[in-house]
Amino acid sequence: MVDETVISKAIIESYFERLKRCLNVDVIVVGAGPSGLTASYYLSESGFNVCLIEKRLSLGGGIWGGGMFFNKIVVQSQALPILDEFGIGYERYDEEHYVLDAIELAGSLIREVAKRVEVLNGVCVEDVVVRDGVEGVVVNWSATFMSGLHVDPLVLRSKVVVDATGHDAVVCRITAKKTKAFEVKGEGGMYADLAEKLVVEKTGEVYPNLYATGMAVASVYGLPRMGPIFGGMLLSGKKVAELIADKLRS
Ligand code: 48F
Repeated sequence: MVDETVISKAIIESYFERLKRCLNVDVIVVGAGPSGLTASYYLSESGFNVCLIEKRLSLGGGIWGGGMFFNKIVVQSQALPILDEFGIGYERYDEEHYVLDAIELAGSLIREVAKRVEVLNGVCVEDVVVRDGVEGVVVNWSATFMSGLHVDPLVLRSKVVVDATGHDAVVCRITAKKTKAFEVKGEGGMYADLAEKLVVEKTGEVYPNLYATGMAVASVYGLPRMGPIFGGMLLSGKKVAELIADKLRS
């Protein structure tokens, strides 16, 4: 016979063990869109403890809606090895453009990440811990913000924080404001070809121990936007994981 209090106890105990494991990790990734999911996957595959924080209930960020709710997206040929690694199907449109299903991309990234990474969804990053560099994040339930209740947050510590919050570049904006050490320029207009190249090129450390990936990179450096082509997001997520792995191993 199932017992309601046992169900509650199992959930509470299991979740609190997860939360305790998230108190001190190698890497905190903020934002579970395509870049944050890809970064979390490759960091975990390299043997690092990763906590992925997402303010919404569902992971996937901007993947689900494809382009204007048409749930298909496009990637360029350089990103195909990443799709192959996740076993995601795609069709060749021409020699440079490949089209795939947004739902399959989101579902496959989420499935592989959820198996490897501690995910806290419904949790919002509202501040950073800054000493010599960024050393963690300040979090609260997303529902607390939505309700407007005055409840103090908690702190999760890490060696590195990744801003994968997309267009808003939330973690970089907060850090820029608190440290006055750099500026977040805000993204520019649409120019897909240039944006896809630059977003990968400029992916990296923005401030000591704070890295940016995906559209957060475009916002920090004032790069153009690219719309529903996602190769740059996947490649940026993989690149940031490689850069952080090099740093943490050195
Ligand atoms: O926006 P999002 O998908 O960012 P991305 O990985 O990819 C951008 C593309 O989706 C698309 C594009 C390029 O093709 O133009 O827009 O750079 O995912 C960002 C995630 O961060 C979450 C947000 O809910 C979303 O799922 N997020 C934002 N602010 C916070 C946050 C926060 N303060 N705390 C936790 N999560």
